[in-house]
Amino acid sequence: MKNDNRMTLTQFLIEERRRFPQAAGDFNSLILNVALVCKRIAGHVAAGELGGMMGSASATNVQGEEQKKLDVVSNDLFVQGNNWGGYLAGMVSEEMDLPYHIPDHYDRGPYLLLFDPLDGSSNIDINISVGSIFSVLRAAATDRPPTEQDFLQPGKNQVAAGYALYGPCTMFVLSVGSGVHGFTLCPQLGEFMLTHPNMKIPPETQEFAINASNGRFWEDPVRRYVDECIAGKSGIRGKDFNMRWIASMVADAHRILMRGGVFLYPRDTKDPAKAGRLRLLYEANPIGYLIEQAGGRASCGGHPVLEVKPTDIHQRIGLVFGSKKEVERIEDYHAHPREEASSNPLFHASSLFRVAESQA
Ligand code: AFP
Repeated sequence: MKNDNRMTLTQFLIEERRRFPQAAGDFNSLILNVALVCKRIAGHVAAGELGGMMGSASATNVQGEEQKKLDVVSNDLFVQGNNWGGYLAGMVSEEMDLPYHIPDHYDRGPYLLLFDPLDGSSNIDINISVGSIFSVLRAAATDRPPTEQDFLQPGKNQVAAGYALYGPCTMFVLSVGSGVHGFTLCPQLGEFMLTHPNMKIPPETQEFAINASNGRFWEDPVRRYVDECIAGKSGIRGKDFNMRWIASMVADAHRILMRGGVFLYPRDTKDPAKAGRLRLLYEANPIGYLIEQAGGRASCGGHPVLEVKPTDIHQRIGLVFGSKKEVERIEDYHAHPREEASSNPLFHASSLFRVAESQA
């Protein structure tokens, strides 16, 4: 196994820290403990049914969604693996209604940790790749527990973000503000080894990812973009596209980081009360940070997602990310709607005129 000349995550972080001579080491401790938590989760995922962690926890989370056993276990591992270290002032999780305050018998520190402990958990029982997503912000104060407001920072404020992908191999993909770097878990050493330094997203692509079953709920700019991809070389794009949809955003994001592509989970009319499916603070922002650090673009359709000022810790948002030129095209369609958009029944999905248009 080609490991001897590879850098470990620890070595990488020590090298990175040299850029910040005043650093106290809290940041590296945080990242390394998050990585350790992800190794523990990887063990439970790999055990599958043999580990007794499959299936429903017979509970629902703040999102009103059914919790899997591994959702609950993964959340507990994140909390217990990070609350003692003295580097956090608090945590926010998809699985916890309110911000988690560091217990009084532990020191508080300068960072906030936000996470989706198990993303894609509807895939866990069918043995499809799932992941964990995390985001790191600076805390406004360490002499008091953080308020909800302290977490409501735009994604551009993140000082680090990353994910673990529990796939055929377990990977840890991280940015600390100087590009995106991928680490592969070596089962023999139990270490994350640097295998994908400086990951970059090609600016163009021929692959898009969207849950097409929501098509009838899409706004016209999304409908227009997807129709043009499907029209392929017979349409205005002049090239054929491929489609993927894993329903684990971490896995879709990893594919895009590895070979380009565009991911769309737009705001739609399926549930007008919901501003989107994905959550801003611990899904869209960390993934968006990684995508932009890798030279891609992350948008909520009309403007950069990392600029959005959050209003609630569990806020949902529409999300489009990936190859820069594709995302810019989608943003342009939002900024310059078609004249005949949606109001004219001729342009409804099933109309003959639309088929003619998409062949144009
Ligand atoms: P779960 O964690 O509930 O499976 O949701 C995963 C997710 O938030 C994201 O990872 C997927 O891209 C998206 O939902 C899939 O949504 P659909 O099930 O509507 O396709």
